[in-house]
Amino acid sequence: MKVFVLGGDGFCGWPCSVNLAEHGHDVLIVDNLSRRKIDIDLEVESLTPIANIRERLEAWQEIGGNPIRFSQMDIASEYQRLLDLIIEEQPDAIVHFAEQRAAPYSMKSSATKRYTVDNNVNGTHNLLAAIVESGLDVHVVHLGTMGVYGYGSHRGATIPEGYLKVEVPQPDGSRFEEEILHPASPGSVYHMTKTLDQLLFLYYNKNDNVKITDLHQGIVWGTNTEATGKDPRLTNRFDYDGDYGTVLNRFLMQAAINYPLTVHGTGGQTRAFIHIRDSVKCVQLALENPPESGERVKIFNQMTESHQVGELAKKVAKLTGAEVNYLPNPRNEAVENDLIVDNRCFIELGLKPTTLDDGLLTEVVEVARRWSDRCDKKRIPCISAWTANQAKAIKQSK
Ligand code: NAD
Ligand code: USQ
Repeated sequence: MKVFVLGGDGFCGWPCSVNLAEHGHDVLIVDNLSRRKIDIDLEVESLTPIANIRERLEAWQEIGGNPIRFSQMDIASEYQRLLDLIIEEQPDAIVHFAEQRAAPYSMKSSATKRYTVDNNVNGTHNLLAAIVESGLDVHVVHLGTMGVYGYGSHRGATIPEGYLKVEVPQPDGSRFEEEILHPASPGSVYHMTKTLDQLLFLYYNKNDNVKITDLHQGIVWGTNTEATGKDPRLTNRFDYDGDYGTVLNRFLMQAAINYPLTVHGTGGQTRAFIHIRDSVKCVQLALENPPESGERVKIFNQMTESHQVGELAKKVAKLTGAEVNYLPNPRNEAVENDLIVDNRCFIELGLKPTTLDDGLLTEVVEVARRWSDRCDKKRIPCISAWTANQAKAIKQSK
């Protein structure tokens, strides 16, 4: 298959590109390198030292990997270049990772809110419009989020893979059954853009028959896959800062440097998780199992385990001897929630999940401890607040 990977220089996109090349696909990465520029603005670096994109691609070829090509392009603002590339290359599939993906960054200021909406919504829409204008039959695999469902109380109900069966009452008292998109309840401006993406997919699939798979992914943890571990220049990024670091990787890094684990509130928030190795495998499975022509948008829940944040902190503390610190929550989110998720689609396609018990210690020792001297402790606290009152509470707690 010829596959474009939009956002292929990022945390999920890089190991995914390498994995697809390793499985014989012809991969072209499209990325505007905005993630690296945001690191410069935030004055922070990946905990792991990462090579620039050219070095990454050369290293991959040097060790005998199937060549990966690269085009530096902003898919949100360079519509004509994107369209020309699609027409010229005629890809079979396009994997779309190219969005601003941090919830705290999206809540930092009105400038970052607007940037996140402009970048994510325009990027997704440009991609869909370009596919239609090209007249080609291209399968889009998009990385969405479990957060589109929201983290309120689902009253013990299982979250289905995208669609919910509802009974619609009729004027004559009868009822008919219909499947609708599960109601959206985003918890940040970033998560809101993912719910808007869902409507764009629904529309372009209905109107133009665009083949789309939307992967509602949980929080990704871990760093490398087998392939990115083959050469230091292929090393994947590891974000630990208060904006881009995700909770489990942050806890692992904090434990490695004896920094008390930063639990927000009581730690009663339950979230879905997946290891980077499984994330990469899921994208491959989704590409190899495209929807039929005329089929509605396929939605998979791309997660393997659910855990309460506080329980995760205790698990990491037990493993490493770290302390746990309960902090004022900068986010406007439920203090506690349940989360039961249907993830049968990937399990039925053959995914064999990497569990926390398999991988936690390796990650602490091989990555977090190994690179701990690169950590800038000043960048650990989460200071992006959801509301003015929360910003005040954080300032007062210092
Ligand atoms: P990332 O920020 O590391 O990577 C995103 C990449 O896209 C970056 O290399 C960036 O430069 C590029 N990009 C952004 N806007 C672009 C644009 N307009 N044009 C071209 N390139 C652009 O993020 P990630 O963690 O790899 O996440 C990738 C995708 O997966 C995101 O859409 C995110 O919402 C989704 N996701 C991530 C996680 C997670 O835990 N990391 C969990 C669920 C879903
Ligand atoms: N949290 C802490 N302490 C921390 C950091 C976070 O308690 O130091 C808590 C947060 O308050 C939140 C939970 O941990 O309740 C998850 O936060 P996170 O930053 O790990 O994850 P989130 O903001 O939800 O975003 C991440 C990715 C995003 C992806 C999403 C999947 O950055 O791209 O879409 O995970 S999901 O959460 O399933 O929506």
